[in-house]
Amino acid sequence: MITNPPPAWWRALAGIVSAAGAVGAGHLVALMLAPASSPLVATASRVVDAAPSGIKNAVIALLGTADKPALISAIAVVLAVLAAVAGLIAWTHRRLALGLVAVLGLVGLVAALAGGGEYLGLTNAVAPLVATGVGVWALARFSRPPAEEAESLPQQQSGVPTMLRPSRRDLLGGVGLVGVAALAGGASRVPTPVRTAAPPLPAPASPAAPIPAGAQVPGAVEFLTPADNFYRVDIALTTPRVDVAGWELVIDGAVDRPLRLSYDELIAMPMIERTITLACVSNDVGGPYVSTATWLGVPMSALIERVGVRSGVDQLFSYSSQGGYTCSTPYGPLTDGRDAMIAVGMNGAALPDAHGFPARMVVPGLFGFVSATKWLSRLEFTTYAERSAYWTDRGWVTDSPVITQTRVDRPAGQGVLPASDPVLAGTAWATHRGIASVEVQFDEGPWQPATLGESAGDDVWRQWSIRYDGPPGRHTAQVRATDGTGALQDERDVPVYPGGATGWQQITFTVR
Ligand SMILES: Nc1nc2c(c(=O)[nH]1)N[C@H]1C(S)=C(S)[C@@H](COP(=O)(O)O)O[C@H]1N2
Ligand SMILES: [Mo]
Repeated sequence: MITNPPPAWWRALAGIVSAAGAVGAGHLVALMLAPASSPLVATASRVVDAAPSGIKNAVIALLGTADKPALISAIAVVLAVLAAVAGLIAWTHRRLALGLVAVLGLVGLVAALAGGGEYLGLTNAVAPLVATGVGVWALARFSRPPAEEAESLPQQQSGVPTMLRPSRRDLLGGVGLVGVAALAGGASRVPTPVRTAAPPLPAPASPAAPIPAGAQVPGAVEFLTPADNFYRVDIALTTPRVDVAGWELVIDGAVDRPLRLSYDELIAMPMIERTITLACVSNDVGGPYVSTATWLGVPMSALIERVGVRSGVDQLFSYSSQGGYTCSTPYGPLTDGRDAMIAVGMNGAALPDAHGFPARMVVPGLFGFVSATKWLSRLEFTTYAERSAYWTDRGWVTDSPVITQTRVDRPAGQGVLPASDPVLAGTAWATHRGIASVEVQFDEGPWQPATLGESAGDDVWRQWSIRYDGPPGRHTAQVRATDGTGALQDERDVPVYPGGATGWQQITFTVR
C-alpha cells in the first residue's frame, strides 16, 4: 500500500515534532486552566511522588533547586525517544504509531488526574486531552497515506516526490507550533488566573526584637534572607497559587472544639512576629538549605487553647492543599513555650507563593520537613500510632530537631582570600539551642575561637569571622560550632538521608 516512506530521520523528526506540538499545546492550555495539569509537569510530579526516597534524595542533593527542570528535561528526552519511534513506524504501521502517541497522552492524562490539588479534578483532564488530540492529529497528518493526500491536494506540482510535499509543509507548520509551545513555556512564569486580593496584614500584637547591628558579620551571607533568596525545598513542581477566597484552615482531631478558620478569621487573631532560622534536613555539610526570616503569625499555643487539645495527643499532623503533602510535628515542642506559629507574613509582607501562601507552619528548632508545612490546609491533633507523614513513608526519621551545623561563607567560589584582608567568615546554626562558640582549625593546627557576631536570639543563626595570620599560599580550614547547651557539633561524616547530615566542613583556600 505504502510505496515510498520518507527517510528515517524525517519520520523520526515528524514524530518528535508531533510530540513537541502536543506537549506545547497541553502546556498552553494548562497555563490557562490549571498549571499543574500540564502533561509534562504532571508526569514529572507523579515521578517525584513515586520515586523511592533514596533516589529522590540523591537527586535533590545533587541538583538542589535545579532538580525540577532536570527531571522535566529527563522526561522530555524519554518522550522524544518514544515519539521518534512512533514517527519511524508511522508510515508502515500507522495505527500502531498513532496508538503509541495516544498511550503517551494517556500517561499525561492519568498523571494530571492523579494530581488532584486545588482544582476540580475534571479540569485537569482538559490539557492532556488537548495534547493527545494534537499529537495524534499531527502524526496522522504527517503520515497520511498518498490516497488521502491526493484528495486534499488536487494540484500536484512536479519535481518533488509527492510524498514529501505535504509532509514538508506540515513539518514547517509543526515547527511553528513548537515555537509557540516554547514561547508558552517561557511565558509560564507570568501569572494567569486572577486571584482575590489578600487583605492587608494587621500589625503584630508582639513585634519581633530588632536584629542587633552587630549580628551581620561582613563576608557572611545576608543576615536576614530576602524572600527571593530564601532557600526553597518542596515537592511542588509548579509554584502553587492558592486563592484566599476559598481557603480555610481546618483544625480537628482529638480536640474538644473543632474549628474552621477563614483567612480573615485567622489574621484577626492576635499575632506574634519573630525572627527564626529555617533549616532543611536535606542540607549537606556546607550546604545552602538554611535561611532566616522575620515571620508574622498566629501562635500555635493560642490555637491549641482555642480548640482544646485532649490528653494523649503526641503529634500534630498537618496537611497541605498541594500534592497530598503531610507532615508530623511532635506535640511537645508546640507546648513548651517556643514560638511555634501559623505564619502568614514573611519579612514584612504576606507569604510569597513559593513559601506557602496563604499560611504555613514555623516551629523554631525543628527541621522544615517535620514542622514547616506550606500551603497549609488542615491541622489534625492525633498520635504517631494513628498517622504517618509523607517523608516518614519514604524512610526519613519521624522527629528531628535541627542538627548543629557551621558553614564557611567567605571565601566563596574559588576559595581565594586577598592577602590584604585574609578574613574567613561564616554562619552557624543550632536553632532553638543557640550557638555558644565557633572554632576554626588551619592546616591541622590548634583549634582557634572565631569572633562571633552579636546574637539575635537562640532561634536565629549566628555569624562569625576569623583572621588567617599564616603565610600566603594554599591552606585548609575546618570549622565546628558548640551549641547553647554546650554540645560540640558532631564530627562524624553522616549523609543527609535519613536523619540529616553531620560532620565538620573542611575547605581549601588560597591567600594571595
Ligand atoms: N506543602 C509542603 N510544605 C513543605 C514541604 C513540601 O514539600 N510541601 N517541604 C518542607 C521542607 S522539607 C522544608 S525544608 C521547608 C522549606 O520551606 P521553604 O521552601 O519556605 O524554605 O518546607 C516544608 N514544607
Ligand atoms: Mo526540608
